[in-house]
Amino acid sequence: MKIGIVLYPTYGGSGVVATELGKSLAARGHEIHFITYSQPVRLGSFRENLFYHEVSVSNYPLFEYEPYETVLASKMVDVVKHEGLDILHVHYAIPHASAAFMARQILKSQGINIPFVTTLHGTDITLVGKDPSFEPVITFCLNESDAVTAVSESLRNDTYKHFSTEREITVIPNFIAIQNKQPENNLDLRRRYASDDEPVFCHISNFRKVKRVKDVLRVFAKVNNLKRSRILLVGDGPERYSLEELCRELNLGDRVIFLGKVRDTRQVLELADLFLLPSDTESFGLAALEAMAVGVPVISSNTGGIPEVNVHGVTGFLSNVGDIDDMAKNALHILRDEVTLNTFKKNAIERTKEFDIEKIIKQYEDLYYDVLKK
Ligand code: GMT
Repeated sequence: MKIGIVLYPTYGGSGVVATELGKSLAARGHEIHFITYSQPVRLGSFRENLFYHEVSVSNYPLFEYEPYETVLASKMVDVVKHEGLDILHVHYAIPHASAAFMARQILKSQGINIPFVTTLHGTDITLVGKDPSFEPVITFCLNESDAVTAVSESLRNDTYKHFSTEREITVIPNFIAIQNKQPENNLDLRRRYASDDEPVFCHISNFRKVKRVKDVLRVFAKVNNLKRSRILLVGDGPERYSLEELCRELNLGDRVIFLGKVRDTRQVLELADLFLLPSDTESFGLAALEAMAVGVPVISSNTGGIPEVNVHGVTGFLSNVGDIDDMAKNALHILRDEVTLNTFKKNAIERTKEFDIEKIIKQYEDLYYDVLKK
């Protein structure tokens, strides 16, 4: 098939999922055309069957807000026509689904039929999408998409709760490319950040309020009072300055290492013993799955789709949102001895096999074929 994938190219999970899906489909012989405004972070180097079409937005002085949706729709029309695409798959409803609808209508007027699949990722429904200023457009796009998928059962339920749609929503969970190599034990690198007896914590996110990164620091501070540890913080975002302030308030000093944005997080995760994800809401928690894939147990909140990934008492622990005492207690439980830590690490790797891309990709392929048959 010739598939157009529309995505956010930055560090967010939806862009990572869309890019990895495209790479995998390309490896299976499909021709993949990524359409977005800059090179997707995880695209990597040149590969067979992969193409990238950049949407460039005009900065004409009349526009106080650049009309991205319009240019995106035009680009989709152009790529569908000239590359002969069979189907469009848009990741994140806003504004990708409405742009796809516009493109489909324009192409229809020219005698070309192009179906589009919308994948909901989370904040497009649970935060932004619920906003009354977006609601009518999202509801319309859900109803107009040729198929809709959600990345967890929880997100599917949330969609039905917040939007009046009877549209069938297929759950296709996020996935991970299982690497057959064992996580690397890079002691030299680890020693640059922590001494051998210090556990290393890790958190990766876009430092938005919804991620509750302050809870990450508070949980870490509680553990660090009883067991000297270090924490690697990966990412950047609006909370960064207040987090640095909180580090000073909590006297965390050199215990906390801000690494900024990192393109390939695997190498950082390989240094870690525990991953913290105390989010307010999380439709899936791809960051947690990526940590588990390299054997890092997860201390998380029990919100949204996280319990579909992190298994309480097996691959880590789940606590109520904001319950930092419970999170610290659970972290100390996993770190109490090497046997316990290694059991959780092994379980984490085992669990990720359920989300192997090789199992999941077939579900997307079948969905595309079903849509094309209609
Ligand atoms: O978490 C974010 O703020 C980014 C957002 C995105 O669109 O990249 O993440 C959402 O999609 C990811 C991939 O499906 C999920 O793993 C995240 O749980 C979800 N984030 C939220 O629901 C807050």
